[in-house]
Amino acid sequence: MTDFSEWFHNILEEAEIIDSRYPIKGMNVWLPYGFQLRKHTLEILRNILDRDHQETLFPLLIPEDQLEKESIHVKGFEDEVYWITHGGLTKLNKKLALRPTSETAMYPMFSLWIRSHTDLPLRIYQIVNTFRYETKHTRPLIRVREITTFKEAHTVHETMEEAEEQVQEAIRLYKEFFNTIAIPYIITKRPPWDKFPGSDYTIAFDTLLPDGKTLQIATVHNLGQTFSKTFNIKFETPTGEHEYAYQTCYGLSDRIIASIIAVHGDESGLRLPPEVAPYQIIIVPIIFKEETEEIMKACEKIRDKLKDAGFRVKLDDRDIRAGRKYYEWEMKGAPLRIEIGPRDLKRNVVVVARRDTKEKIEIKTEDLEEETDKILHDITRTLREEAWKKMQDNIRTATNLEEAKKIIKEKKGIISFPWCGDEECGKSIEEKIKVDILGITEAEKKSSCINCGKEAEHKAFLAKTY
Ligand code: PR8
Repeated sequence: MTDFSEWFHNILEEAEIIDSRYPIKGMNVWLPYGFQLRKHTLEILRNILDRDHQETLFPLLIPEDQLEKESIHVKGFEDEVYWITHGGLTKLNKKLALRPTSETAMYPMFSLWIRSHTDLPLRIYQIVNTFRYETKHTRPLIRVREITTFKEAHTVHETMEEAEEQVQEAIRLYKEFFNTIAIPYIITKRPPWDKFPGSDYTIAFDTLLPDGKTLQIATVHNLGQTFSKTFNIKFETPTGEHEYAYQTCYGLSDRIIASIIAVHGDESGLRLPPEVAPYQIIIVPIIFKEETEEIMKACEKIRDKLKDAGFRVKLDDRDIRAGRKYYEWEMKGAPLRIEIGPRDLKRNVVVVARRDTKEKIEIKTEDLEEETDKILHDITRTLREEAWKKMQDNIRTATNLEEAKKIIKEKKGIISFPWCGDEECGKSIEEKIKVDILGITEAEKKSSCINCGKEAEHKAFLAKTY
């Protein structure tokens, strides 16, 4: 792909994922095919979260005084909030914010709900739209002003240790989710200047896009007691004392769909993992005039058989050339295509074409369900392995700034480097190379910081980011 940005924009339109012509910057329309992709992706997420979270729904609007109560939090969001000032012609006494995220909508309610340690832990989530007046260049699904798929989870605990354990649990849940949709990630602790406003610290998942820039695809925040103190979320301990609770929150957005599209796509279009594909199998009849009816009947039979076996199947019976159907479904990323023609029918076989490798395989009709299932699993595995390899091949180590600069200029991608961990030094690295420090991973002693030369504390990552 020569120009990723152009490819991405075109594919959203051609594969009918998003229509970006809506007349408000940063706000787009989900088209039916894109909506199905989103729906199946969210099903996976809900299945994972529903094990020990409860789904809820809070109002979109937040009163000004409530939003502004947590000062660090509001400072972080003040440039990005959309305000409602009027109801009809009447000026409102109290301005109302369109939620940029829902801490300040939820936590006053938590303070009413939580009385005793027996009310804890509380784990809830919602999948809603949020609004952020982004000033950086907007891009469908990647940086939007109406985030249409904002999944936010919020948890409350008795102790710091339990909140800490919840952060680890959230990381496990997100790993499971991204593994299922075959998206590779690196996990880092964000530097303090890049943490979520109001949090103690932020852990982020980043993936690498084809143009060598990283995209933050999920974040997990340990909120400590900052918000519980602001919003008075207290509980009675077993011994009768009243204590402030510990909180976490974690979220992801439309960017999960952007990453499915960008990470797996190729020159012919989308390559969707079967787990999220609107149609996992497309049946294309190969029709010659005299046998039309017979072929169509055979196709319908196979479609019903596969549907009964639980696959998402579509029989493409439009009156257009088979070649055009191949082209379209390849572009829309359908994982498998089954071609059924008169000659195959006579021999009780069908031809199956994989979207990921473009291989064609002949399968006996009687083995179809079993074989298709195997191939679909293999497609997810192949996409996952390919994507991980591509990301790992683009993580390079630099031991001095010149080397890091050179890599960023010539190859882009992610750079791993030793860092002292000092804020001033980190900001100077960002300034000198014009990149972002993604964050730190494990401790790394015995080497010297890439910038100041002092003893390194951490292995860190940097990259050009979205
Ligand atoms: C929270 N509160 O809000 P976060 N367009 C698309 N995706 C975006 C955008 C945007 N303009 N801005 C952020 N994201 C916490 C956690 C409740 C849940 C995505 O955290 O501000 C990013 O992938 O870090 C980000 O990781 C995620 O939303 C959560 O946003």
